[in-house]
Amino acid sequence: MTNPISTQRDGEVLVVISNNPPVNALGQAVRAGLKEAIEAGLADDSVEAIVIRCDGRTFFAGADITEFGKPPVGPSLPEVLDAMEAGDKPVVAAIHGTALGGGCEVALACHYRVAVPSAKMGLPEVKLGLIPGAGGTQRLPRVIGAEAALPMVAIGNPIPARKAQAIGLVDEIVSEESLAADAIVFARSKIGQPVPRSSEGTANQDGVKNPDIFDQFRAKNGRKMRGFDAPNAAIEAVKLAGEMPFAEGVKKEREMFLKLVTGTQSAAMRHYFFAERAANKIDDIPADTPLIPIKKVGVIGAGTMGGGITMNFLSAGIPVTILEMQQDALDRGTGVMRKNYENTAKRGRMTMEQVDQAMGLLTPTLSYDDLADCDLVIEAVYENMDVKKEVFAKLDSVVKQGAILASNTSYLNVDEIALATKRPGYVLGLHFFSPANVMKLLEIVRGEKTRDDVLATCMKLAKTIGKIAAVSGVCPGFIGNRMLSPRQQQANALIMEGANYWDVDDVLLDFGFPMGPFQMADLAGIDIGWHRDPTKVTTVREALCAAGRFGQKNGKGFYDYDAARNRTPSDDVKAIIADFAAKEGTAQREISKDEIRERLLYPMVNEGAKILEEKMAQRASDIDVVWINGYGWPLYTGGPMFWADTIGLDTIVAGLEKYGLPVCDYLRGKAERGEKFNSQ
Ligand code: T1G
Repeated sequence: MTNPISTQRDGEVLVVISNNPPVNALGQAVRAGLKEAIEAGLADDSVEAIVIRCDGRTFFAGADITEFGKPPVGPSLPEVLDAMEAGDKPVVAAIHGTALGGGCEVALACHYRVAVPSAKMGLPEVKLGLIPGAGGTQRLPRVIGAEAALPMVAIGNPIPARKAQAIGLVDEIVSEESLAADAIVFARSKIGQPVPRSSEGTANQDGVKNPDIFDQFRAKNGRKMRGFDAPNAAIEAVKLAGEMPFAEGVKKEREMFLKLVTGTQSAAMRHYFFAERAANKIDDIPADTPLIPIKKVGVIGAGTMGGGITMNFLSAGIPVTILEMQQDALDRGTGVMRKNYENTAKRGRMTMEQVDQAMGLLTPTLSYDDLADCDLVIEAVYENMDVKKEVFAKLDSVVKQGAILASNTSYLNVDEIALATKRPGYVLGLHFFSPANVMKLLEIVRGEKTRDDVLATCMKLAKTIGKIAAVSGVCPGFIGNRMLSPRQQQANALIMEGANYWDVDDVLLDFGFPMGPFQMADLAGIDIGWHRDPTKVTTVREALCAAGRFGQKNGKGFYDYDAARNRTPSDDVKAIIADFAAKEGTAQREISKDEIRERLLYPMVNEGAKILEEKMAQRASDIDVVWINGYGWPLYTGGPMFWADTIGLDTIVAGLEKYGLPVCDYLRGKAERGEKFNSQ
């Protein structure tokens, strides 16, 4: 492999350049090349200053994540960085793109940092279940203070260059067009001056003077950190930066890093990092398939889903014509969209100009004719096959040839819908999740006749509107809802057999889900779809409705709610369920939380295996992407299929058999062969 590191001279300034596409990851060859070039520069008397920069789209974007989990190969990044910082010749980091993780640590070990305005810097290791392992938790607080360092290290979001300059992390903002030249000028201007070393900084004393900042940060961010190991380690590491000398602090940091990098959470989160990117790829479609330009979108239905879907395109600068049947529904829908944007502006996450800009791209209409020149039309109408077919037949007759017609259906057969048109090749499903302008997941449902360019266009469009998409085949519930179904069935069976319904919720909460099924039922409303006849009781929900228990909306559902909507389990509900079970002839018994967890989650894995067996998903990791982004499966377990791999498919099979639950051939075969869903 050619050395990704090269050098150039500009008089007394040595320029060290990395060219390691796609993101200048700090793989072994880069580290070795950096070490060699820097040592040579430090030893060469004719070199009086050094600039480090990268070719391509970005400054180093971190360690090479593919190296984790394998035996480490030297030189280690810390040894490269410590040698560089210890030198007396000014070393300047020339930053563009995203200096992340190890890249930010390289910049921190340099004596100076210059950046273009569009550059970003960050320590996102925590998003991989790690903490920085090359001095970042010890240098950063010494440069910008512990309080400013905490969110960068424990939440992991990058900051823009100008903010970095404002807090002292960047010394100078230079022109986008002349970073290389400006960095050399900057380096030359520092020759002969004592070099500032981040490791000798004292900004970290803010955490010593005000030690409350650490617990305050924990309290403020508790919810988003719940269940994750790395954020607490990150907070601890930043705290240590104020309590011990740098040399000791980096030793502790390294210990904490090594513990995390060998743990299951980081393996799961690194799996997810690549899974999310793999989901973009459609295995049997050439990557260079020509795409259909999408300049104008049509949405049918201005309700919750139609409005949410519309906002995704407006926010991405794509004009939308939205159709409703009645003017008041149209006005209501457009009003809700404006309100949503205005609320976002109130939270400071967009300006009112941007609100007007987005809404300015919206054309409400009552006439199908106004959809004629759309490149893509998405219907979000009532979930009924006859209604959908009628809509698609109408669209087929009105919308220009070559336009894509998509259904937002959450489980109906997209092939059947396509048959209502003369262009089945241009029909597919785009299943958004409510609220559609917030939820990241998009299931792209590939019909039997869906053309390659149509599918590739929608996959690219997903990224344009900020969605994380996975391709599903046509089957009831596609990927996500299809796997939710066995979990719901088991949840209902468990409470009929005597499990406490609050135990069912708590098992899923403790596992890391945001909410359990009975809490969800109370939130959504138990009386949705109820026939209003209290004498007709054929399900637990109808029994609760008959007892006037409709959910949070009237203060009592499965749980009793106080004014702050805190939930308390109800003995009345426990009795209602027991009575209903007795009437149904279902014997009740005590059921452990272990049994509850296994009966809720193992059948989901079996359903995922069936989805793979039927080729309804391209790969197991796509199923993980769907469940993490659409249903709150805890990221630190990697998703249902990765999680199953970590506990062992043989354990899953044994558990299913223990409860007399089905085991599909695909799962059984893999378990018997000692295989995993996600080939590690
Ligand atoms: N290692 C290996 N491959 C990487 C990579 C990395 N760090 N970052 C990106 N890739 C691959 C990615 O899989 C994809 O591959 C291609 O590059 C383009 O990425 C020592 C221990 C930089 C913001 O967490 O956030 O440093 O699919 O599609 O949307 O203490 O990539 O083309 O085959 O995401 O323009 C810390 C992770 C590591 C940054 C660019 N660093 N990367 O986004 O492109 S741990 C990170 C990103 C560490 C130190 C610790 C993004 C990006 P393929 P992409 P993008």
